[in-house]
Amino acid sequence: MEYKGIIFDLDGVICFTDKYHYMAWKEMADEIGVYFDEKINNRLRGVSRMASLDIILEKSEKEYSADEKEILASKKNQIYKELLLKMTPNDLSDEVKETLDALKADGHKLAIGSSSKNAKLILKQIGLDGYFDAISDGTNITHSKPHPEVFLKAAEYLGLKPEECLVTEDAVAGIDAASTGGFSSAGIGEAALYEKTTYPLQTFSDLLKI
Ligand code: B16
Ligand code: MG
Repeated sequence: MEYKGIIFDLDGVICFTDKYHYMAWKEMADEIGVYFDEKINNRLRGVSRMASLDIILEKSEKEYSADEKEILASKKNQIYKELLLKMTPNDLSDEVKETLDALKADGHKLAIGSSSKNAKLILKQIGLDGYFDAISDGTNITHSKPHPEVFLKAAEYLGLKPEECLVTEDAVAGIDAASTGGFSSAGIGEAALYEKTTYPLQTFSDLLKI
């Protein structure tokens, strides 16, 4: 592949923490009596924690103050983190690890571009602590996807220009972010069906065919 750098989204691409986000939001929503299902959960992919909460609260009759929202979001995050602590290197598939290793061996620089503030904890849990050349995540950005900031920072940390990098994403918001930032993109899952995706992938290892 021609790209010097490859920037990976984390949740839904490298590992499947989306099920834990769902479980934690569901517990919080049930507690306050707000309807929440898998379909609404799909709208939360790649979206920051507070923006996700606002989407969930669209179904609430009560208006929540900023302080109350902080409490709800931190409650969800506490539940989510307890689930993350149960993750192990077994939660990283052989396909993903072997593909990353092959891309690395081929001389590509690899980075993470995730909206999550828990990205470093997740990488540690699945045994990828120190593996990536750069990490751009929810802790170093002020605008979440579809804003391109998280990927622009990742490219900057790699010392590369956006056009030299390929973004790998599972979320429509992430593909929009890549496209606005001037990046080519590879899409898996629902992002493979999106018209703005440069390379639709059927499976992660298809990256080796680009
Ligand atoms: P946190 P990604 C995103 O991860 C998730 O897809 C999204 O559902 C979540 O709200 C967001 O991270 C923030 O996560 O609460 O851990 O900071 O797909 O950008 O890797
Ligand atoms: Mg994702």
